[in-house]
Amino acid sequence: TSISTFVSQLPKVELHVHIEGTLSPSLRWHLAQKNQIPLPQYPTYKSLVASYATMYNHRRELHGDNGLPTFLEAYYGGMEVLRTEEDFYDLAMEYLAKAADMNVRYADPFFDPQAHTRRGVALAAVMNGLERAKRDAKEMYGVEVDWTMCFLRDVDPSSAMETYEQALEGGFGHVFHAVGLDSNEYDRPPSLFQDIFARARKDGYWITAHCDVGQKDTHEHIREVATSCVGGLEGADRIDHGLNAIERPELIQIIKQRSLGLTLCPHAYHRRLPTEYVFGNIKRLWNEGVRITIASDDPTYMHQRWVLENLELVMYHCGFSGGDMVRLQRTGVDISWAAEDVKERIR
Ligand code: ES4
Ligand code: ZN
Repeated sequence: TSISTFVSQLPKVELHVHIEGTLSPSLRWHLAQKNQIPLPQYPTYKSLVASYATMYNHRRELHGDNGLPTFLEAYYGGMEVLRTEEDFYDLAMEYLAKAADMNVRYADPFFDPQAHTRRGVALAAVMNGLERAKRDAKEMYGVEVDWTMCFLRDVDPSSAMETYEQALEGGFGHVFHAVGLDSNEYDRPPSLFQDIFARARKDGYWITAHCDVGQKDTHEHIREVATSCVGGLEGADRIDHGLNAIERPELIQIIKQRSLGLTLCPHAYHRRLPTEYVFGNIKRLWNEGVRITIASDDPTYMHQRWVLENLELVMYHCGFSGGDMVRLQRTGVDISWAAEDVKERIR
């Protein structure tokens, strides 16, 4: 069988996808009309769709200004059409239907509550929409899903704490099972957020944080997440990205000792880094026995590379066998935060 047939038939998990990064141009267009939000840059649906072919400026702080929007500008701009509980429900259900089509059995996507509340959207609209989607996706599509509340690291940590407490006080503590950290990493070490991580740990949530390859100080950020994110105690449960940990034996030692899982998003790196570097490092991590899983990050802002296409890239460029791919998915189940009975069922 071909790589794409094999990969599409493989039962899968997806552990690193931002739900706002799955907003399709068609749903965005529909919601803009429904909510009467003008898209002045895109007079026609066709021009909106065409804008997704853009190669974004990666990080202006690091690479200077090439005249293009940055990825994060496109991502935050896109989500402005999301206003009501129904919108968040529709966003989530569109992704989860697609996930089911791709044979994804379990997903724990991220959502960015502050990116919505700072635009005047009620936290309850976000939480209620996601809660309903979690319930309905299981029933309608057979996909198990739980949510990870991500905090924006380029925003004051007190805002993260306020958002988190507001969610708990609103009775939404059961809507998510983990907290994470995303947005622009530049000069924003995870240790700035140790209070909120300590609080979430005490409250029984899983913990993860982004440490993307090619950012400033990534190795130091990985070290913090692996060792001292929660007030110098035990570190996080997973690391999102962390591809370049392989360059530092001392980091690999900690990651292996603590059995931390890495959620890798090959296309997110491949669009800006050499093939040999990206897949060479993935293969080295795998051969080293580090627990990794392959995911998509922000598929609609990354040239429609969903988890399927990311797995195809890995199978091809790492030269993995069918057996390797099955083991890769089992590793994904192991490092997922699915309940034990769910893990048993999908393993
Ligand atoms: C993100 Cl690719 C990326 N980097 C940082 N923050 C993010 N949030 C969603 N996608
Ligand atoms: Zn991400």
